[in-house]
Amino acid sequence: MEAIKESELILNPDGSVYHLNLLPHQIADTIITVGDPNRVNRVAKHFDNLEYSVDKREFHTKTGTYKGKRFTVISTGIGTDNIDIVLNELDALANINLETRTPKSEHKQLTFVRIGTSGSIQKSIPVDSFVVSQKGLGFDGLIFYYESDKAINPSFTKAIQKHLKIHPGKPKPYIIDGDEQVVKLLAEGQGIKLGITGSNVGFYGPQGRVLRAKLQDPSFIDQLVEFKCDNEIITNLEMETSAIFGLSKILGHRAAAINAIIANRATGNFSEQPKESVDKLILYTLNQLVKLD
Ligand code: R1P
Repeated sequence: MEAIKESELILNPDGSVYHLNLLPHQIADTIITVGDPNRVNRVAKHFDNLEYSVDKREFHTKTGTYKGKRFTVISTGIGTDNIDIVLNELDALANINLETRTPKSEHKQLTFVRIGTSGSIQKSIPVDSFVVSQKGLGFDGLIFYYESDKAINPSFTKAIQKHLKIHPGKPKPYIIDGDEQVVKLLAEGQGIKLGITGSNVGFYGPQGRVLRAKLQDPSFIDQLVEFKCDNEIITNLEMETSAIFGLSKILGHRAAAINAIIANRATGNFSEQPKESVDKLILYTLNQLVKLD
């Protein structure tokens, strides 16, 4: 098999992957992703022991065990563009022999769980509640750079493309399923909501926020609120889940996402205790994930 060229699979002098600075033995099979680099410590502080720690750019990584289960927690920074780097490099660590630069013959499945913050678009989902993403709805277009036809949920993608009247210059929206088993496990807790999580390429205009710049599609959020398919609704908006779900499907990994709702776009409220909500979410998620095979 032909080796992947140095310009395509870039390795640092110590053999670690270019952006994440990690070697294969330094990652666990269960990987928690968070947007904010400061959140990595807030997850890892619960670990029984810390095995490995490295920071490069916005990608801060810690590997250790929690209640005996091995976890890696890594920050992705903000946005689906960073997810492209994080998922491809983590997959390379698991599924490419970095010495021969050839894919391994046996596939290793990783499990990605995003612990994030997000804004609810539904009145009925208040601040400080937790939402598990049954599906990711992407406006980012990232997965269309890959052979992604099989990754997409065809009926939901068709339904959202038919429903939304947005300017034709924007990438087509797509919907991807989260991993059923992990989604179910994360949704077990009392009061936890399930829904479709939308991810877009920006925080303001792309999520329908107006400060001074006017929007091209002012009814975008209203259209999202009204969408319903097989009794599933769009619950919340953030900036990473669609790409995590999409690339996980394409690369053969499991993915789920759970977000603390810190803003409610329908009522205009913002949480008075966002830090407490996220800390509660972290502990809840860790305690659920230790039950995973
Ligand atoms: C925007 O403030 C950031 O917060 C949300 C969005 O997805 C975006 O990354 O998630 P994190 O708190 O995980 O970063």
